[in-house]
Amino acid sequence: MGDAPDAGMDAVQRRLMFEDECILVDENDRVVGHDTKYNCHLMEKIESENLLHRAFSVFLFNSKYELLLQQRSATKVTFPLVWTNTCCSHPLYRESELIDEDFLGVRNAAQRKLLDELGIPAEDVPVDQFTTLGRILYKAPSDGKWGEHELDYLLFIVRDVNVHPNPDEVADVKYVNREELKELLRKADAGEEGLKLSPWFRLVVDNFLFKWWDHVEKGTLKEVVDLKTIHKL
Ligand code: DMA
Ligand code: MN
Repeated sequence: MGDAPDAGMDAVQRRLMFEDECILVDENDRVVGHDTKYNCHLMEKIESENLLHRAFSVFLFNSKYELLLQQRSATKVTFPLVWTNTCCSHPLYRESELIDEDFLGVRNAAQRKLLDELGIPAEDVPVDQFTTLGRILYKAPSDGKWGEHELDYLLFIVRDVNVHPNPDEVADVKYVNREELKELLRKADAGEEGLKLSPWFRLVVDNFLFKWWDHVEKGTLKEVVDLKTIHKL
């Protein structure tokens, strides 16, 4: 039993690994194909076939400009129990999530997953309220077998929302202000309380987040939108 491949994988997560068809892109974010979520996150495939897939990361702030964080559930195949930004996932290879115009496909996917993971109703997060700030490209192993190689859209939204986390996806949630996030970073760096942060959240924190947070507060986010550059981090 223990020797069968993926024997320990949670049934819900296994279903998503084969049902979700991710969008394969080149380093310029041009669609080059599609493959299962399973294949896209196998380090061996990522390396041997240079698989890169499209993803998104939502940063949701309430009207006090606090950022909603989530702790991933223990059953996630990649990066279980790490703390990360509000919601992350993948636009799927389907018409509604492939729409290029104003990145609507990615925003549709974000709205879908905010409901799936956090129980946030679609009307609380209208797709026209997301600001697409930019794109990053990164690779990060999770354990020996699994990992990420993504072209990740960074989406910001400021809304007061109803949150009902889905325990299959999310172990815990909390809003943080800048000082509280800095304390979390300090604890993660010091290895205190077993606290871990996701690699993509850390990249956004280290490169952009605090500067962009000022613009969230001032209502000037549009000034820092950069839809041309793909930051290779
Ligand atoms: C994948 O997130 C996306 C990023 C930016 C890491 P995920 O592993 O939470 O995807 P899903 O929710 O679809 O399992
Ligand atoms: Mn991914």
